[in-house]
Amino acid sequence: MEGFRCGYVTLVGKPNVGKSTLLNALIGKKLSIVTPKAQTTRHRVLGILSEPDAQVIFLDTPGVIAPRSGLHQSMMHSVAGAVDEADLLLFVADACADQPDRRSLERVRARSAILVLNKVDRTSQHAVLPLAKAYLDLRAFEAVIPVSALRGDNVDALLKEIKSRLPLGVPLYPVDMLSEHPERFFVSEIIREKVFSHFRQEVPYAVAVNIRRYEENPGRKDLIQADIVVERSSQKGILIGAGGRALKAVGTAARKDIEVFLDREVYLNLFVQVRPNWRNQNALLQSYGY
Ligand SMILES: Nc1nc2c(ncn2[C@@H]2O[C@H](COP(=O)(O)OP(=O)(O)OP(=O)(O)O)[C@@H](O)[C@H]2O)c(=O)[nH]1
Ligand SMILES: [Mg+2]
Repeated sequence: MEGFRCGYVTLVGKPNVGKSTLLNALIGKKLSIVTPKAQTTRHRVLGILSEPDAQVIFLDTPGVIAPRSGLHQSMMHSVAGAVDEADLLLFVADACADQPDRRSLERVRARSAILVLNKVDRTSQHAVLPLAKAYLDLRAFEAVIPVSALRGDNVDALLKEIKSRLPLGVPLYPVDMLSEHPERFFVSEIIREKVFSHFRQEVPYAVAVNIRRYEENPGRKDLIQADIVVERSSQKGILIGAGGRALKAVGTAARKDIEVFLDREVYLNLFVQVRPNWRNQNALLQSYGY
């Protein structure tokens, strides 16, 4: 255990810059959902990487936005909590952006941070220099590392930088533990990911997923029943689709990913519920885990 390092590392930045993709690349397993749409992540998602020389506890967070609903407030609250917990921040930004993301920087002021310029596959390492310089004019970073989370480019180099900056200490979690969230959390997130990828515009943002029943059946398939909650009956119509086809497609895609994640077969039943304005109702937000 001599020289062993352990600490919390929080990924923070604007929506859609690739924080969740990077968390998954660092951990080597898809723990946090990823979609092409902004504001995909709504919780702080914990992922644990245990290696012979270090244990890194990563916290993925929702993209930093100006809150316009109770849901947004809860999302920004989880960003603040995860920033407070961190020994080190990964400030993730889009390498192709033309200027620094000042709003997110505001959130992470006096903390030790590595600047990660993601999506370098879309540009060149050379082309990111002006952006890196603009960031360094605003504040100090421990290091600046261009990566492609999607392709895995430079993720090892980033991990090396991270480990070298963690405090010395013993592992805080058992080494075979990947996360601390219950399985039902990942199941509901996978369903939400499929809603995000199957529907356009406002429907994904009006959706919460609530696991109604989760029955483990040794020797048989598990039974999972989930409510997809929307705000209006028009959204319910869109989700169900003609002849129930849209909901069926979501269910099939979700079930396949859930089975891969859990490494066992499940029955998945989805229901659609209308809860007007749930995004601004504290009791409902809480019951959906926000
Ligand atoms: N080209 C490219 N695309 C990437 C890379 N990393 C992530 N993406 C894509 O960017 C989009 C957003 O990725 P996410 O990982 O969901 O981004 P996020 O920062 O977690 O977004 P929020 O949860 O909304 O804050 C997805 O379509 C990803 O496939 C990368 O290195 N290169
Ligand atoms: Mg995310």
